[in-house]
Amino acid sequence: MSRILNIGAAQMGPIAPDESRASAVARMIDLLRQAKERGCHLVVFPELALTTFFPRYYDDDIGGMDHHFETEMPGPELRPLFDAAKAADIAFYLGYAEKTADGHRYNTSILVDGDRIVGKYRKVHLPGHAEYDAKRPFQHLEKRYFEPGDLGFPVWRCKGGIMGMAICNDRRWPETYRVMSLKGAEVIMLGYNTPDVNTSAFEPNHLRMFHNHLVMQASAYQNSCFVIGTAKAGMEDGCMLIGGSCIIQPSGEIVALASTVADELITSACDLDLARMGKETVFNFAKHRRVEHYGIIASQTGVELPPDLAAED
Ligand code: CDT
Repeated sequence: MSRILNIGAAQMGPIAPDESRASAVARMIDLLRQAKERGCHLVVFPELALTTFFPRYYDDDIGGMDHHFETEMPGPELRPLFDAAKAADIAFYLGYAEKTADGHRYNTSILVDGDRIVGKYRKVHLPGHAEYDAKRPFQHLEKRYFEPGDLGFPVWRCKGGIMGMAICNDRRWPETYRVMSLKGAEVIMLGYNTPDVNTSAFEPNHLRMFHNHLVMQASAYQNSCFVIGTAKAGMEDGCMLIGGSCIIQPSGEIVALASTVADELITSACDLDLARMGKETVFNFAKHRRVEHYGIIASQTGVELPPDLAAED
């Protein structure tokens, strides 16, 4: 059986604060139509793909942002997206803000195939801050509006491969990929919304794209898997979001790259067996990992410096 999966990264241009779910969904259905024409089996949409990136706005009342959250999936406005994907036989990753029946809020993604929500992931590494920060030109209040994900980093079998999900800031953390690749992940999908400026400290703007690709390419190589990174991009309510959506193969090379900051589908025929080579040689975990030396990675959060013996003299 062929293990070639045609994968699409469906980058989306900006979503205005007053843009309706129906409009965002119509744009996504058009991207799915293009994906069908190009023979895609799997399409990855961005993080928080249904609304503007609302963590840039402060509200005293956390519930004041609830109109950006979904309380059922699919709700009536999302139904046409699910129907279109099923008709096209395309599985998809969708990022959205989730509010649960018992009142928890998460930055969530799901993997959908046909009638089934195959998997759900809730963002673990929430960036930004929880309170208004007057020093920033705009806010990044993910720590205010979301709780850290409580589902870990699961993987699922889908379309003949083993797949995992991550969301935006997760891509900067090696643990994200390593946990999933220890479960055999061959494809790691992630959506992102990344402003083109670092609002917490000065950094030249070009580094935003460099770091975007650096972490995903290094992680694809070190875990011998495909990484599909899909941006929401362009000028969104005065805030520029980088694009750079890409499909990365297990060698770490980018094999498809978006060239706009608008709605744009990029695709690649991904031979999942390419992931095997690294997993069986340089990154054969069972053979080469030395877990007896890795303990503090999972038991210690921050840095603990060695004693300064000179200072004690
Ligand atoms: N959405 C998201 O996670 N964005 C972050 C911005 C980092 S700066 C607070 C990112 O890692 O791209």
